[in-house]
Amino acid sequence: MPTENVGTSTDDLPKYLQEHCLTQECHHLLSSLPSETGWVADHLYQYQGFWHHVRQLQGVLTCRNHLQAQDSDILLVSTPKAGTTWLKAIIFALVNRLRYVDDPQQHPLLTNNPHELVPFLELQLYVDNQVPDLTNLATPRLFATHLPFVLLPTSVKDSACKVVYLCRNPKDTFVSLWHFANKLRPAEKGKNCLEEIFDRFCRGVSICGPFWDHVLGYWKASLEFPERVMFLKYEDMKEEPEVHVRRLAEFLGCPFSAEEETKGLVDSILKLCSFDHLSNLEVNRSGKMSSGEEYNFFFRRGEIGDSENLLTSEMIERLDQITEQKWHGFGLKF
Ligand code: PAP
Repeated sequence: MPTENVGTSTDDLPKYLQEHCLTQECHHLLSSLPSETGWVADHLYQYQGFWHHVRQLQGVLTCRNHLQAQDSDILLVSTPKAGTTWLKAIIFALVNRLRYVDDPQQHPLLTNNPHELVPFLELQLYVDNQVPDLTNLATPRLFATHLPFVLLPTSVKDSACKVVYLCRNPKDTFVSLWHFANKLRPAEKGKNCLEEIFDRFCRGVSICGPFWDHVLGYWKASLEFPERVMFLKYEDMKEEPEVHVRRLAEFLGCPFSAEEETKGLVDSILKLCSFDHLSNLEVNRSGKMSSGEEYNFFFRRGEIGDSENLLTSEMIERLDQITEQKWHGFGLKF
């Protein structure tokens, strides 16, 4: 049976959720920022309009100071719980498809969780205020982040690297995040109160929230720089996965050849990365991230519309109203 909570105390939380071992710069900054109670850790701080956990914010600062993006890099950006794990797997499988075509049993996705193959910048690589050695990474380098557009490192904006953005409808995003936060919460804290957490999400107080501002930032960027920023929705990926994987391959400069199409490569990639396949692999059933989260926390139901099983009709109406208000006039709908 999956454990309900990762740790017995806040010291056991993943690093990005911890609140100690901060740099002077981060301490100083925190003292000037608005704060609210966190969903898992004690605090969230609002920086440049978006909410962050303490060590996560330190990772953001370090990453912004040190990441030297390269033109060939691929950056997967998402709102938390948009299906990041799935898209990490798909992008990894897409860009590395020639390496494993002759020996599919050696495919790294069979023995590694997608989060280890496509690491998060601020939550993994830069979370310790260290500058990671990225020299041995294969080209193209694949990174992921939940950073809002305004906080992307300047070197990302200045380079020609490709940004793939993934989001998901706010109702299912909220529900997925709610379940995930409950699993991460230290046992002594118990589950979050649904009504309280829902209210915080609606007010924008969630990791990397406000959710609507995060999505809108990349929506606008994708309209302004379509060759640099691709905007994807989880729902579209679920409904027409082949269409969107082909679009993605074209956007990333590695379209499927006629021969690959004939061999059914699009379908093979989708099968390899499907919820059923990945969630049943031994590594994802029993492994853990180096930071402590069990890999199985990232595979729950993987469906559209699960929010109806948790949210009341009033909650759904409130989220729909906020979505309408925030995105009215921008041509963005779910
Ligand atoms: P992250 O942003 O914290 O990395 P992320 O991978 O976006 O997490 O969230 C997990 C969600 O993606 C889960 O949604 P659920 O809670 O509504 O079930 C998870 O089930 C879903 N997911 C993970 N892998 C896949 C997949 N291969 N196909 C479809 N959905 C998936």
